[in-house]
Amino acid sequence: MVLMGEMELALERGDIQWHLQPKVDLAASRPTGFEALARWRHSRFGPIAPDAFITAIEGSKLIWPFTLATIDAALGHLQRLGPTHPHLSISVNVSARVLQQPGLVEHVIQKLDSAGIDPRRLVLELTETALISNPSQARKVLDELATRGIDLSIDDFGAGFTSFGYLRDFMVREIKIDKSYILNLTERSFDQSLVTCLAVFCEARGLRLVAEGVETPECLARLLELGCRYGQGYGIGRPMTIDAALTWIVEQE
Ligand code: G
Ligand code: G
Ligand code: MN
Ligand code: NA
Repeated sequence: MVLMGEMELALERGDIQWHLQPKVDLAASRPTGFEALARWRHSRFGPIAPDAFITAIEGSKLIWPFTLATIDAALGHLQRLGPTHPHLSISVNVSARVLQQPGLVEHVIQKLDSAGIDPRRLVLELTETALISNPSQARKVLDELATRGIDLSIDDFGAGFTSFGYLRDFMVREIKIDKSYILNLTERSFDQSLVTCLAVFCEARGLRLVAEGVETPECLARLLELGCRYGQGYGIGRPMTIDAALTWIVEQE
């Protein structure tokens, strides 16, 4: 793919940026943090959506420099938020392949240390593309990260091949229900039953339950009734630049 040849340079130049989408406590109606979502501002093609390049990156050796750039961006954003909002977290998407990368834990810890950031403010979202090929090695890495205070989240839960086995075997702190179960929540009794069931499960296990794809106030209200405490979606806030995010937070207060 032609574009992949340009990715390395794009990373160096800072043409890839990470926008932030708010994640909120629906009950308290206040933000708890943001998810960092990649945006490629290409000099000739204009903005390129992540769907167009993430899969290609995930299948190539660029996934490692890309992941490091993602974490650097998240730490930079945390530093910007820090002075006024030290309690807000940033979640980054991590592909399973990266869990095989030697030195992953040391890299993340060292970056947090030198940026002077509390590990508790960084959340790793294991994306479902996170098809874990070597579970025992992945478990070791994830345990180490969790022990250091970095929260793990299972992304797109219920889509593709995600399984309850991940919840049993890894030290997970959060489940993000895939948006396909949320977008039509108010009309679909199946989806409502699923949310109810996950809410009971998360309560019993001490996990945060986050609904993705919250687009309407009706959906938000229904989630609360069903016991889902956290949400993310266009109806709450779109992915935005760090500057816009800083303004958005103030508007919520
Ligand atoms: O931001 P949405 O805007 O279109 O993102 C599309 C997909 O790309 C999502 O599945 C999201 O998890 C993934 N994605 C976005 N940014 C990143 C990133 O920095 N790293 C990885 N691995 N995936 C990302
Ligand atoms: O990491 P993940 O696969 O969950 O990526 C989140 C994706 O969902 C991104 O592409 C983001 O732009 C998208 N998204 C976030 N909120 C909404 C929403 O309310 N509705 C829809 N349709 N997509 C959303
Ligand atoms: Mn995600
Ligand atoms: Na997701």
